[in-house]
Amino acid sequence: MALKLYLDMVSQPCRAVYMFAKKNNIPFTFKHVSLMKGEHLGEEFGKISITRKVPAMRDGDFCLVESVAIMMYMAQKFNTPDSWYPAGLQQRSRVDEFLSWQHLDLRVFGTKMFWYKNLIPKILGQDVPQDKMDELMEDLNNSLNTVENKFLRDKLFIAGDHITLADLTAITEIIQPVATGLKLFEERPKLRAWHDRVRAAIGAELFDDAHKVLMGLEENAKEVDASKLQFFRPMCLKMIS
Ligand SMILES: N[C@@H](CCC(=O)N[C@@H](CS)C(=O)NCC(=O)O)C(=O)O
Repeated sequence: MALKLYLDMVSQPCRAVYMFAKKNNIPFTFKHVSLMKGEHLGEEFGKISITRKVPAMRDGDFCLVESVAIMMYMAQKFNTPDSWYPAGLQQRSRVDEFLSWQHLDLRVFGTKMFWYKNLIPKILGQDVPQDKMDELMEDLNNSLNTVENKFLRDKLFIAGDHITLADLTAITEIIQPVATGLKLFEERPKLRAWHDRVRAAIGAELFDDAHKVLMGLEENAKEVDASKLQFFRPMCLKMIS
């Protein structure tokens, strides 16, 4: 039985998992879980995802959450090329280093920016106060500086000469705030060049396919009924408190 991946392509860790599976020809069934429709809160999905978050994976009776764990599972189960998640201790640790760092840094600020600019105004019916926005922009910029100057430095990819799981996670997290209209790549030529290398390594067609839902969000968002998103209200209030 083919592996099942539970995904919503608006979500950055879902896009990383999706691109990894597709690029490596891993057979899977795509199960769409719409966050905007609150499908992740339903009883059925609760049986698959202990955290009720996407991405989630089901392989027979075995269910798994967390994008990094899912990609590592697929890398080992399907014996993907070593370069994605190298067996060598120090090379692998370079990948682990970035994947461990990003959760509470790049991901937090990029995700928050997406909510601040795209979703909170719709759900709460008010813009995020400017001082909160400025503070977040500074955090996001510091995070991007760390990616450029500490992780990437003068290498082609985060962990060296080859694309790895670290680049997949990084690119999807950075594109999330870009989708709100921020010109992050235009302002950062080194990051832009890395983005282009990652896109080429994945293949432009697959890369663009993975991002088309997110990039079309503004268009789709016009049809989103904010009254149906009110289950996100407590989370929005917490984010700006
Ligand atoms: N660390 C997790 C993050 C998962 C996560 O936060 N997913 C979000 C979408 S990007 C989600 O499902 N949110 C629903 C919610 O929090 O209610 C991973 O890498 O998989």
